[in-house]
Amino acid sequence: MSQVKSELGREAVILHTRRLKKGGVFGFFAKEAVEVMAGLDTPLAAAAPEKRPQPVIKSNDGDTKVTALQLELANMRKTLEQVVQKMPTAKEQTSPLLELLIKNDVDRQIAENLIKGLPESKAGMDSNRAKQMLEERIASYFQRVDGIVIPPRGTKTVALIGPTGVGKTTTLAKLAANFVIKEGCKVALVTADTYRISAVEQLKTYADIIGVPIEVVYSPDELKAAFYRHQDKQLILIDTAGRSPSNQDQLGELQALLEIDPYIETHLVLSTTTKYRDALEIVNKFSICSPQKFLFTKVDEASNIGTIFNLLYQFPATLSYLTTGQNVPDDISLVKPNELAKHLLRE
Ligand SMILES: Nc1nc2c(ncn2[C@@H]2O[C@H](COP(=O)(O)OP(=O)(O)OP(=O)(O)O)[C@@H](O)[C@H]2O)c(=O)[nH]1
Ligand SMILES: [Mg+2]
Repeated sequence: MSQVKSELGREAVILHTRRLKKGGVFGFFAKEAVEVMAGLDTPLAAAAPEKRPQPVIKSNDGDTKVTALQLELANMRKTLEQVVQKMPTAKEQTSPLLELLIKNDVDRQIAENLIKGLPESKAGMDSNRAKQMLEERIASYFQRVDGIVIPPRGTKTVALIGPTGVGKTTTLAKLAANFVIKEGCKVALVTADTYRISAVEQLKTYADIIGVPIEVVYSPDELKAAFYRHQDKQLILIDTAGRSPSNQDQLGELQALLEIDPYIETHLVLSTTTKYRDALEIVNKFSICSPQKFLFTKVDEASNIGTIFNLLYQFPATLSYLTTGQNVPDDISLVKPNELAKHLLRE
């Protein structure tokens, strides 16, 4: 150990030792030797791989000479890092619940936090009790389920915003139809999506079928005027053009449109099929429009609801509706927290 430390420094640790015979003839008269493999005890497993400083190797003609040993160490370190990255953690091996969460696309870090403190049986299998506790924990993150609430007086205004093609217009039509047919509300539609020629036509067709008025607005002032004209309505639903989260100008325009009235309730529409990483980016970029609620579409197309859970775990937003197909007005619902928790733990 002292030899290793004198060569590699105080952080050095012995990784492996082996006794071997050197020299001799067919093993006779050989000297016994000890092979020691040592390395530096840096927190390989704990640090995120991308944040870890890479070994800096300077050229031999500079002040710092690269000895064969240093190169060997750098290589060894790289190999070790690769091994550590591939190595399953102790929890992974012993917790089927962790595996189940990860299989259902719950972010690993979130999944590890969730299962902390759950009882585990000696055989390494999670008990039913643990699963039930986990389900309760998950349900607590789904507690904030809240759709559109029509006030007893005045007009509720709701805008759907989000990336392209996630189902904003279809969802708006579903909402309009349900509020008119089931709740008997007076509803008006407004579309600010003048970006695509067919977008206005798409919503007009729905408005005609449902029998509600529709306004097309090109500017924040026109939106104000539309609100004024429809003061008699209980609900005004605003459709907006799909925006790419990487287009700051478009998002700025959307923000300016929604800023005309602080009472507009903004729902960020996301497809359940979106990868968590992409969904995070979308939420971060659309945050300039201050959405209060998440509305998830295409639950029917997603293999699980991991992305929904990850976002609700990360952000203090409320979950509004989930949509589960293309049928207007049927494929939309508010979901109970326990049902969602069960869904997330589907085998
Ligand atoms: N499977 C499935 N398809 C859906 C759902 N909601 C919407 N769609 C489909 O998704 C496609 C896009 O829907 P739109 O409502 O036009 O989407 P959008 O967000 O308004 O699109 P842009 O206005 O272009 O940004 C259509 O084919 C819809 O039928 C859903 O819950 N499940
Ligand atoms: Mg649309």
